[in-house]
Amino acid sequence: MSRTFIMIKPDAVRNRHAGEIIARIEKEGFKILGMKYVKLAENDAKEFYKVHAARPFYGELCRDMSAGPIVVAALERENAVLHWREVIGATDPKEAAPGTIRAMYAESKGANSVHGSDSDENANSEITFFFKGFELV
Ligand code: IDP
Ligand code: MG
Repeated sequence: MSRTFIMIKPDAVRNRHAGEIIARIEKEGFKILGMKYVKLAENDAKEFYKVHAARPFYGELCRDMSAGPIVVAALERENAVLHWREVIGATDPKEAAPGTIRAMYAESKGANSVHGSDSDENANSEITFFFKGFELV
């Protein structure tokens, strides 16, 4: 078993897709270790995405990610990181495979509905960013 960290981004919450995305999490066999509904300040988003600080879309990304409420969750499953990346699809919804969450719900490459960790190491640090030990059941 391994863990991943996911976010339902402001565009998906605003467009009322959070329920369907949580249903998909269950359908894909993930155990929900922790889940909460929060709104980031722009500085929180800057801290979370600091690995992207040099990229041209960093400012827009941090503004978008703090523009409205999000759902954050720590999930467990066999091969959790890779499996969730398959479920969400490519970063750009135009390149995302049919049936993936981004193909179904994303508005654009920036407002792409969901986040998923890209490695076990980053999953653990992203989970730690949002959850205290006692918030993981
Ligand atoms: P990922 O979310 O598929 O792992 P990353 O390359 O890690 O993609 O980028 C993080 C987030 O930054 C993306 O999910 C998306 O919201 C945003 N982003 C990435 N590339 C672009 C871009 O070219 N234009 C606008 N936003 C982008
Ligand atoms: Mg990424």
